[in-house]
Amino acid sequence: MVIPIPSSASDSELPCSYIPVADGPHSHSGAEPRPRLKKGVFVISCGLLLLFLSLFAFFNGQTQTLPNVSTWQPLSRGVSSGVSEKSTSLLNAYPWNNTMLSWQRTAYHFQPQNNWMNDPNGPLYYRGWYHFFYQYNPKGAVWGDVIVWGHAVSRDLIHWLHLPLAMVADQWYDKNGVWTGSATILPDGQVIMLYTGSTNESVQVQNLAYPADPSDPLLVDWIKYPSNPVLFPPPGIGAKDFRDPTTAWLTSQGKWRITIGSKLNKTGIALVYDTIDFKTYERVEGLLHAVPGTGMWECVDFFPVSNKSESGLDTSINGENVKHVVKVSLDDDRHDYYALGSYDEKNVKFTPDDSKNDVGIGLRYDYGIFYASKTFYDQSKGRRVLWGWIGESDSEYADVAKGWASVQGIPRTVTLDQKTGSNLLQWPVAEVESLRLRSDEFENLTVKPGSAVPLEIGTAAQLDIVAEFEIDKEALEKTVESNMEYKCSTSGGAAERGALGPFGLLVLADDDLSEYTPTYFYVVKGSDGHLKTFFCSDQSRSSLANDVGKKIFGSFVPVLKDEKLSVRILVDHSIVESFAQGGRTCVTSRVYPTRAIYGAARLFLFNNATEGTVTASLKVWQMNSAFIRPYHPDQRN
Ligand code: DQQ
Repeated sequence: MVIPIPSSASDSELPCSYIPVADGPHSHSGAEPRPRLKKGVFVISCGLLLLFLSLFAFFNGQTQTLPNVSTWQPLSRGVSSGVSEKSTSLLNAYPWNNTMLSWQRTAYHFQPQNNWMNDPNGPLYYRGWYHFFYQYNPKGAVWGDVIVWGHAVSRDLIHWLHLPLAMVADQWYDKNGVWTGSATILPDGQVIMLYTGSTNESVQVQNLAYPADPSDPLLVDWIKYPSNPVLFPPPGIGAKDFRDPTTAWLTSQGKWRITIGSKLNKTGIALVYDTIDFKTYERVEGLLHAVPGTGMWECVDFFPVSNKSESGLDTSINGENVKHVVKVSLDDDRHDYYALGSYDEKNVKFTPDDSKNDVGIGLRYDYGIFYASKTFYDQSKGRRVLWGWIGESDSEYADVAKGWASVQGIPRTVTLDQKTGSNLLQWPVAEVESLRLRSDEFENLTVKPGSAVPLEIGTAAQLDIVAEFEIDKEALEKTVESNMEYKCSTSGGAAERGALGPFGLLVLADDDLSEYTPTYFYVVKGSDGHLKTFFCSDQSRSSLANDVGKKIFGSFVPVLKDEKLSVRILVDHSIVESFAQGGRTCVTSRVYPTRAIYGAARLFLFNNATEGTVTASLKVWQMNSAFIRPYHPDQRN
């Protein structure tokens, strides 16, 4: 069944296995007997590998005592404290074992050593170091207890040193949590941190903090301004609806301006404040932006992008050749939305270029799991970098069992798409390429309708994949026009066959395809004869376990004349980050296979279209693990 593909394959029509991609989600329950793999030798070697790894984990003291699955109950977390839901309520707990759970930990994405993490906070570059702060529960793998600021530093955004907690909940004004905030670097190099505190009475206030020793490039110690809070919820705004101050930008009058997310009934709003010294603030009349029906705006981000160049812009830049981006994290659906538009400084107003694509109703940074994101301007490389929190979609039971929850996406550079002018491009920072090890290259593989082709690349749990696809011209011409409405999330996933899709890659698949995660294109010929392309990721058959998320994610992706379909996929154990057409549409999935793990994780090309043959060329790198470990003083340089 498995036909090896020589890595030098070129221009040839390859023999391929005909493995129809099965219908709908798994019906298996955790207790069902597993069908046997036919490849005896492969099974034995995987078994030995798993045994070895479990023994290794055991003797390293990493084995956890799993909570009692029959008495475990999911709890709602976050909402009662005035933030969005932080837990996933999935029942039918699967009998996870330590070998499976250990595999889920990522190798090159940022994670604390243990426990719960959520939003990225105050990212900045300072004296040769990237600083990353994050929402962290030092006491457990769930959102709750008291959230504080974790802190790590890196020379390259990839290898990290964990530092002591930057700020803990030790004041009345942040007793219930040191919540999300942003950094501003003043022209003289001073670092200002503004963050939301949830007070002893759960009122959301804004607080000021600054480095205790600005000469310390690691910024280990932080001082909270003695006269905090600097801002209380203004009249008419709910005590639990006032949070997440942005990085400040300079007005033409030399004042610093920030925006803070809130809501008025069901209208999401961005309040505006001006300050000279970050200690006293003046509320600016009106709102930077408001969109009815979008609910509470969390983690607002506001920044300029150039419509002339691919360089990033400092947050204070305005004027010609500049567009502005407003990003909000919608508390109601937990997705990050953005809009491109113009910023009228005098009237303190953001106007979207396209009101149909306004914030919260149009474009998203990512159509999978990606929330509470924040950008910063990296002055060392002249780029804007985006961080996003990638939560779990397994059960809280499993999170507690593995002792950690959440990862951060690989930081992405953000630019305006100069070709379309109507969307951003997001791309993994170039530094991630330093982790690339050996690669396999496949050129012009022909993938016939209804086939899956295994790619002989060895283990497929840590990969960087770059692929291009072309549908054969005859099929494109022959396909009849239709007025079918396609939507990744509701159109049946990779199992639903159309004339020109789905086709793409099956990542984290096992040999006999009992588990796999398709990342794919689906092309539809509209009634006007134009092709419309969708980019999706289908988790419905990603795991035999039933207590994990099985959604199908994705959206439309613009494909311009003469462009091939292209995708980049970063696979890192339980996270799959995918970028289509240079980052026009991005989808991040969390997947929790039970079999397609360790040496059994494989990669396939697939084409489940009924008419179009697809030609695929790709390069696949094995990825090294990043060094992410506690800081020791001798590692300063
Ligand atoms: N997370 C923080 C809040 C923010 C929310 C609390 C978004 O400041 O609104 O952990 O996930």
